[in-house]
Amino acid sequence: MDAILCRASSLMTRSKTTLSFCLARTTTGTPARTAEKTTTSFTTKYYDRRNYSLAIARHVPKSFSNAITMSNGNDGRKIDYDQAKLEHENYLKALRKHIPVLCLPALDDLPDSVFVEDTVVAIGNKAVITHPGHPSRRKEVDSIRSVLQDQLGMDVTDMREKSNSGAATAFCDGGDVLYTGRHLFVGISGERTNQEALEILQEGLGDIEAIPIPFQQNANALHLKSIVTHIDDRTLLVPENDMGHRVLQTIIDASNSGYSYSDVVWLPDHAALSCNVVSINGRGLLAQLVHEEDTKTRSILQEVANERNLQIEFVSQKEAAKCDGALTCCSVLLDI
Ligand code: CIR
Repeated sequence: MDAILCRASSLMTRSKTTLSFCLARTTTGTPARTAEKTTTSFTTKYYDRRNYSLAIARHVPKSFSNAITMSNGNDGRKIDYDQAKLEHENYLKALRKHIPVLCLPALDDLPDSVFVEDTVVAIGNKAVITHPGHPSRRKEVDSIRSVLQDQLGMDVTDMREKSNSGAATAFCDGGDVLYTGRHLFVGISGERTNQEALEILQEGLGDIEAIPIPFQQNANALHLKSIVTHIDDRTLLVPENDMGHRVLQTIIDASNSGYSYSDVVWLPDHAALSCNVVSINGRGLLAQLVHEEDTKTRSILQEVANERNLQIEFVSQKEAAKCDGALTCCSVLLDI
């Protein structure tokens, strides 16, 4: 872990500017990269191929109650800024148990700017700065570009500068991009991410093939990662509903059966939001429950974590859910 911290901090000291954000030391020990499955007789190993060294996050903006929303999650209730801040602090605290977090200052004029995941897609030292699908979110990317390029010295491609027509017609939200460590899936809803963006991601991220996953956006599925995320490089978390089955089948077909039904952990339809988890280095799992008393979903997730020696923590993001946010959207994990 010290080596990771050294790497992150040496990258930062390359910077001309001092990063005076909230970079905190992680509090747990050496990463357990693999865990033997103990509950059955076969010898499957769960493996998390990514080795993240730094998470980027951003403080909640004062304008958060004006964030875009299309889901039923708000039930007409306004976002409570103080509560959102509290939940975000708890989220950061949970992340910091596993990885240093660089929490950038709030952008108070940009209501959705806490959702940093949408602004960049990064693998290793390469990063593609996105051109977010919703026009109101487009100014969020500038400061991310400067942190990644100028302060962390990453190899940055800016989607806005790469569109075929020269008119920035490619658009993408990072929430549509799922990299499991083996496959890079790009959800193409045509609403937040389009095919042209996939081609720029392909060019900017290098050798790994970007695989399109067309899906129909709806009020409960803003992004691909609103439907499916990964726990390790083999296991996907999917809701037991039509959308979940459709997207899973597309993933199976598009990856030439790189995944199968036996690699899936299904969560009940009512707990679809809980399919969005943050899995960190084969060691930590951040999850959330829609209802605290949903013991069924809790025990499925707990068992998944136990089988893999993952330390699971349930963190509530109820305020973010009112504007279609979940857990992955509030951080960008970097393996630099
Ligand atoms: C939006 O509509 O863009 C925001 N209100 C929510 C973005 C959530 N982002 C994510 O899940 N990656």
